[in-house]
Amino acid sequence: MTSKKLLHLGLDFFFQQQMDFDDAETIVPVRIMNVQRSGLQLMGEHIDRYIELSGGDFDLNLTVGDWALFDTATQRLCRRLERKSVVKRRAPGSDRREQLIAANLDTLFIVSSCNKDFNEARLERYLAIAREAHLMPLIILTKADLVDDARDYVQEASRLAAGVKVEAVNALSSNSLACLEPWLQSGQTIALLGSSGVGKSTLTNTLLGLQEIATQSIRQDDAKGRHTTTSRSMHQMPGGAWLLDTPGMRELQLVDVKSGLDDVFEEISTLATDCRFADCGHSNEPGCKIQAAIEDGEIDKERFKRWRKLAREEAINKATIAERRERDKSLGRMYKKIINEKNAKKRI
Ligand SMILES: Nc1nc2c(ncn2[C@@H]2O[C@H](COP(=O)(O)OP(=O)(O)OP(=O)(O)O)[C@@H](O)[C@H]2O)c(=O)[nH]1
Ligand SMILES: [Mg+2]
Ligand SMILES: [Zn+2]
Repeated sequence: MTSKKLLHLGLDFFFQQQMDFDDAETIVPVRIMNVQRSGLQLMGEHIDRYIELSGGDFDLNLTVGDWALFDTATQRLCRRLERKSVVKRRAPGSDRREQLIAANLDTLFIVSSCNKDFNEARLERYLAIAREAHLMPLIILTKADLVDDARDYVQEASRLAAGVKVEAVNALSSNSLACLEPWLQSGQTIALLGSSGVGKSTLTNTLLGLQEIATQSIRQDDAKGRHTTTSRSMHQMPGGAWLLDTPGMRELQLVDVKSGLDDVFEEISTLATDCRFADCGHSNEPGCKIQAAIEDGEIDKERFKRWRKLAREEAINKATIAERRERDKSLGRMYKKIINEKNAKKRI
């Protein structure tokens, strides 16, 4: 039987059924609570500890929120459980790899503020990620206390995807955050994503009723944050939910979110399938349904441009990551061959 503690940690039926009854008694499920460069914080029934990563651990490709099996006899991780959901991006810079942000989330809190940070394109990016991973998105607009009327922001954000919920809050006031309670049920895992300085850690602290996490004021001139939070970590809320605070990301390059994008931009993506040419570029091809809809004022031109930019970015990232994976694989095969040949020579 699964203990109350494990249920609260989020070990639901999806994960329970992946555990093998033949496993030794020393093998127990643990959740990854915090990811550092060289180690992980684990939590389980009677476990709350940090382990240094070594050798085979890297192959498990663990990220925060993952469930894994841990052998208490050897004090090593042995297997990662299949994920319910995963959120990822293309790593920034020239390193064309995919980077996991979090796994096994139920809800995504997309945080932006009612100031210069508010940006439709950025919110659409996060919404596509949420839809792709089948997570419930909630857009939280912080710093509502600093503007005369936050309703304009709420209205604009609500238009970005069908049925999306939006709340404007003052992250420093617990009364103002009461609207988030229905989202914070026990056993639920929620990640906060958003630029630096929008108030993700402030929100977490206020919900916790503590000043557990460091926060820092934003720069006055451009309202940008200072990247105060540097690692991803889970915090248990008074109601039992797990809230994952993340560092603000400068670049959130999309990868593997084609259907998420189609979902967020449904009014455009469904029309695109009706264009005369299957490979229509939607610029001036004859029979382009999108251009016709823009002319008729049915589709917002700016939103169309944002969709096209994100769709192109997603396609390019997907291709470059696939290429990189292939290259890494063939390099791996080559190294293996060299090592085998060396060993064979030694034996002669
Ligand atoms: N007035 C007001 N200030 C806020 C609100 N939310 C956050 N702040 C302030 O904004 C600054 C940045 O907040 P943080 O919580 O550090 O932002 P963050 O999103 O965690 O930033 P990173 O960790 O860098 O990603 C702090 O000075 C907070 O006090 C809000 O709703 N109203
Ligand atoms: Mg922070
Ligand atoms: Zn077209």
